[in-house]
Amino acid sequence: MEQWWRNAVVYQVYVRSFADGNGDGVGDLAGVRSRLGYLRDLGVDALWFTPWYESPLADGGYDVSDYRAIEPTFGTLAEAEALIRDALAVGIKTVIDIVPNHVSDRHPWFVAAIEDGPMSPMRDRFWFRPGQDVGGVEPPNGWTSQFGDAAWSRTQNPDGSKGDWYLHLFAPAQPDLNWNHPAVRAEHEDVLRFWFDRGAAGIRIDSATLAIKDAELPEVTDAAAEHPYVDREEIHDLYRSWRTIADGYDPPRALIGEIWLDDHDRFSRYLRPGELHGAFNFDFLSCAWDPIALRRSVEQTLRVHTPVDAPASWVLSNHDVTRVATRYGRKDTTFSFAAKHVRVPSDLALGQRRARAALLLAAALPGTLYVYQGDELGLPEVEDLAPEHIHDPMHFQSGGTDPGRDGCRVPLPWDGTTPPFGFGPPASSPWIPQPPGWADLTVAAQLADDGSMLALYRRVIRVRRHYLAEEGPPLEWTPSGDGVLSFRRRDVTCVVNLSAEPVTAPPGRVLVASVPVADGQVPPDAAAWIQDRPTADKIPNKEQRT
Ligand code: TEU
Repeated sequence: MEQWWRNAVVYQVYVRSFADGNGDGVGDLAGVRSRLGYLRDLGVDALWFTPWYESPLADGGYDVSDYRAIEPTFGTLAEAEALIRDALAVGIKTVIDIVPNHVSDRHPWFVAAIEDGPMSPMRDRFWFRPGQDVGGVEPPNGWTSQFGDAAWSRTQNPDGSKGDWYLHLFAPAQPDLNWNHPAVRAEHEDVLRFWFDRGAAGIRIDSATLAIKDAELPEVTDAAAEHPYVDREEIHDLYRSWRTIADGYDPPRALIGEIWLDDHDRFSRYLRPGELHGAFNFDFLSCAWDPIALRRSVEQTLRVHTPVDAPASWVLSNHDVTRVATRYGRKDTTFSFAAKHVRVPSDLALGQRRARAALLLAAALPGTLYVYQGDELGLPEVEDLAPEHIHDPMHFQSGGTDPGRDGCRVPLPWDGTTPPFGFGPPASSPWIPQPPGWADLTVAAQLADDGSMLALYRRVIRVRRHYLAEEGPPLEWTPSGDGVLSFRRRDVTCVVNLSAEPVTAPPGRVLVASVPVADGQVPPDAAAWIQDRPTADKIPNKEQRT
């Protein structure tokens, strides 16, 4: 049985910003299909599509109104089916996004729940509650949403009077589902089968720790008691039941969880046999560009994945966080949602240099590698968007203190010297404007430059597949000076220099390096993969240059 999820390179497609096939300024499935050659040449094994279903796009598609239809601005179901097939024909699997915690407020269930009034049985599929006080003015409890403000919104009754409240752990346009209701479970099982039947190789589970609530809806306290909605025990039963569905397919489909939990042991419980196949490594994603912190993160990651026999994942960024090139160019190189509130300067050249080295680190580690679209181009975070180009509810619900996540969702530059840089036809206007200075960052410009970020990604992915993708003996740390990470897998040593001085690489053949390595010296903020001894070349000629 092929367990592709254990070592794949998975490329995250944010459809809206990947490529615009019809010129309306919004990326679409036609755009993705027209760029499959690019993805094949990049060498990725699978694509993870952020939600592509019908949606009012109040939260970029994480507000699904119909799971069995494609968002019309993105295309049609027939196109999605064709895309899955075409991708597979070039060796690329498709992972789709499932959002169990909530649906859109335009989902027919929620529309009926509101329109049919307080006694509607549809309301049992959500969390409707009266306010705490006599007038119902106070929300049912003090829970806050993940986007910063109250997790409750008040409804209006069909007669126009103020009614009950409903729960939304994210935006008001994303009402939370009640997973105690059998229809909620049955519907999701059916949705999984709908997409697995259409060839989806796996699912990414959104906000995977949040779906199950304590039906008493108690206040969140610091007490040792179970949290009313984060990481509750019953959620594991849910994923075990999904695993049974996934395992019923040939080949079995993969379940990948979005699990933001600080506690590593709680995290790994999702990866026990019979549960999820993998989860995103947010510890690594949030980690500073610092040798001690990175080594600790890698060790901790491997420590918690090994006992459950799950593959680790290595994630540098996604559509929710600051672009790597910008983050690594700052004084504080950690990521946290809280620190995003402060706009701090970034040295982009330094950030891109470190991002190159970080790619060699992440790609050398055992497990799955995730690449967020645009990171292979070294795109920076766009931090000066005009207010009318900010769409993210996180910005609005924080009262404007959070910049929002639009800055990492700017449409990709493909070619040309002025916007829209081939994202769409020449006269089109991308839904978020691209910085006019992105001419050097286009795919076309980078394909013509052997030293570009894109050239490095292509080389690293190819060399990784050849030498490092297969699981082998455990990673072995090798002696190195302060500020240097050095480890071996099989006959390849990865040296990452985070110190201020060059370090001498071990003797051998340089398979790939983030910057040119002369006389065996790896410069600061750089990395190299060194093979113990030269072997017969197996990498195609054109990829041999280092
Ligand atoms: O994100 C869930 C999530 O918990 C965080 O990424 C979130 O943005 C942060 O914790 C806020 O404090 C997922 C998706 O990746 C994100 O794009 C969606 O907005 C969110 O779920 C709601 O579906």
